[in-house]
Amino acid sequence: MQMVQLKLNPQTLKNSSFSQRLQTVAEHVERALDQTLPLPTSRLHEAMRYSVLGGGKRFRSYLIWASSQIFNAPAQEVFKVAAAIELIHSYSLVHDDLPCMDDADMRRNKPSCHKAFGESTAVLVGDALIPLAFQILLSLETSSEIRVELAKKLSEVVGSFGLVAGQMMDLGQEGSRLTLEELTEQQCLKTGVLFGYSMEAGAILGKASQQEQKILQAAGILFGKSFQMIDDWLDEYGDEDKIGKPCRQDTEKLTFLSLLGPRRLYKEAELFLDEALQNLSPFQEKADILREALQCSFYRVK
Ligand code: GRG
Repeated sequence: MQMVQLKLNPQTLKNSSFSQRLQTVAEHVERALDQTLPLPTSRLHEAMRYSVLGGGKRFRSYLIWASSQIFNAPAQEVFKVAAAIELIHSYSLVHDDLPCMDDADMRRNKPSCHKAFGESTAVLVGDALIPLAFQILLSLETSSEIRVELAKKLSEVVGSFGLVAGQMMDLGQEGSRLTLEELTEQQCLKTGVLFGYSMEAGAILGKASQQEQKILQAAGILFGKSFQMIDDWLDEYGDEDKIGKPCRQDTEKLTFLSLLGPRRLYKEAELFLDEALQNLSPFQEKADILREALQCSFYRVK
């Protein structure tokens, strides 16, 4: 693999306008989510809005927007697909926080859904968010081919060969000794596939070629691996207030940090980031916004 030089170093990244653009994209997606979610006229709908709105960095939304910029995809539809992705992401967080899963009391600086509304409601919140995401995709104002492609690919990403497979592997790993490859595969399914889908979806909406879609999906997956590694690092060394959830909870679990140690973890994570950036080279300067997004997110530039 030919190594790429990072275009921006962490110091330069501090001056980037990434955070402003992220905020703008987040505002658009928040509006789309607000309009899509049912009004809080029942406890279930109140809990759905609680779990989705007013929190989260909306980075997956930014990825689809940034990749759609390469192909000039229509912004209105991009934000709708971004909303669908955020619904799926929120569902996975609500279910992951449940006592039978990761058992987390806090999420996005507030009590997790089951802490605020009870366990059975939290299960139903997740159950209701999934079909709502597909409803958005199937109502897009675009060709039926694009609608079907987006829905089909999302169903693959969410199902038992995607997010759910990653979660299942995660549940089974306690007490076992995974190899680096096995842990990478598991985390890829939990994180990478949705990043991959986000970047691929921007290309699908922009009517990119199959090959371009594949390149972006692969870059998203590679980036997801680097993101998850840094997440493990932050879980040990990060600041709970900034991250929005308790740190140092994964003491029983095998993590990239426990497997690699801090130095090697950082090195491996940078290699995945480099590889993701390398994938974007065919798009030249059209992918600059996306390139910057990957680097800023990796270095957690605010
Ligand atoms: C099928 C229940 C179920 C879960 C699937 C995605 C997943 C597996 C679990 C979610 C929990 C988790 C720790 C996932 C790893 C990815 C990750 C770091 C999620 C947090 O993403 P951020 O930082 O969150 O983008 P915000 O709050 O900003 O949206």
